[in-house]
Amino acid sequence: MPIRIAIAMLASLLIVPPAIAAEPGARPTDPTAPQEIRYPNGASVQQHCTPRVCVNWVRSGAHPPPSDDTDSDGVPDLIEGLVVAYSQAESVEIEQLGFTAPLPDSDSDDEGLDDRVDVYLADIDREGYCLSDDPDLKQAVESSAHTAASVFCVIDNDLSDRTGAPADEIRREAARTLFQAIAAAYDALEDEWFTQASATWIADVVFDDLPVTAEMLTSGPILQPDYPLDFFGEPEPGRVDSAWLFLRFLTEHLGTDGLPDNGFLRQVWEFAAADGGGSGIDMYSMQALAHALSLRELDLETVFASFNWLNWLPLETYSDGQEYIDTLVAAGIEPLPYVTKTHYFSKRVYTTGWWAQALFHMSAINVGFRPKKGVAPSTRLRLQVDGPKLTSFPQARFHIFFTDGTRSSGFIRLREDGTGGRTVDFGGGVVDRVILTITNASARYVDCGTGTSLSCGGRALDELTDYRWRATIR
Ligand SMILES: [Ca+2]
Ligand SMILES: [Ca+2]
Ligand SMILES: [Ca+2]
Ligand SMILES: [Ca+2]
Repeated sequence: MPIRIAIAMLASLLIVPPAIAAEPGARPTDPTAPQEIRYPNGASVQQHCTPRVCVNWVRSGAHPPPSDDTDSDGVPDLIEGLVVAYSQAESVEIEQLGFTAPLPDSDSDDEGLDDRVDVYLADIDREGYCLSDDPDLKQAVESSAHTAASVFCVIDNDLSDRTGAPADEIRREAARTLFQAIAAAYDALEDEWFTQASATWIADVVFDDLPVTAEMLTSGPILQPDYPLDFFGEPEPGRVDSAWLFLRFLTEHLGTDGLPDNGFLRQVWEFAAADGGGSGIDMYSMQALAHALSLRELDLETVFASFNWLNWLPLETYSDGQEYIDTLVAAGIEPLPYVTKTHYFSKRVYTTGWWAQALFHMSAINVGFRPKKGVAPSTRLRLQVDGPKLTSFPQARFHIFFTDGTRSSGFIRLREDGTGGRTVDFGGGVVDRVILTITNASARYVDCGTGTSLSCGGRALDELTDYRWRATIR
């Protein structure tokens, strides 16, 4: 297995604090807040509000927004842009999609102007985040229970660290932070990978014309399929919300008549709610996803394997598939999933022999096979896979890409012991390449609540399971 992943993974399990959606924290107006976000003593805090959110900012110290003020009314353009973006995000996320509203912060020592969610501008030079000073959260953390809680959020004062256009970044930040406040109203201690992925997913729903960024694609399952879907945070910065594409895949896949089923994610969050909203028990992220899929007679494992396999066909799989391709190409990256190993066949090389790799839970590898000189046009290739027992959820699929641009795709049915095979076309000059996608689709967790950054704060039962493959010319 790739050493880089093993080290990263091990480090994440050891050093990352429990990944929770809303950690306790102090507001920029609180003298005990960290320097990074603290407002100057006695600074007059300005507020501009929507029906559910108040944007807070100061004119002095390190944290003011840029002073550009096109209409000269004393309110900077950035603040006006944020207020409009929050109003739009509220109307889609809450009114239209039916997500629950953020909780009022009236129990906090400092509720700001009133009980609406407070968003503070501070010079953080990174993506916005939310913290909580809700007494309920403090109490829940102390008793290792989950709870819904109110939050306040912090976003960068000038969004100067972004590559995107300011107007786009304003909208992205508003949609993402509003959703983090919504998520905390379900379960403020829900797995952070899922909260962040949902926030990124919904920004793409609220503002459909918001361009996808290269980072949203490069850190995720297309170019790093061999990382666990719920692998979150340091030491791989940028992976924080990489799972959004899976949520996009699910809503598009479950949709009808070309319209995505965005209500699916709302249902998942209802199942994930701390009060057991949808089902009577407080599920964790992956469990809630699996449960919501099971109500649609789908299983998470099969759907996740299909996701990895269909990422080879972005135009057929995603309504924005062409945009994903263009974005990667513009960033100088080949717009195809990452291939772990490519095997070449010739007159002399007729078999790969057995190869092995240990796969993380909820991850996949792609293996390529290419006919070179001397492989006859009528040649066939026998693909063999030897994974763990079916109880550990191995999955194998393939695509045959022909030289004339056509394609043929299929599954390899695995037996109880995880072995299986399939013979496919492999003619020299006829087939460009065969791709075998092997997925460890296991979402079984143990030792929940032990402080890892994976789902349920636990450990994956089928971690680094051995998978083997072999291909032989017929
Ligand atoms: Ca103005
Ligand atoms: Ca408030
Ligand atoms: Ca800044
Ligand atoms: Ca939960």
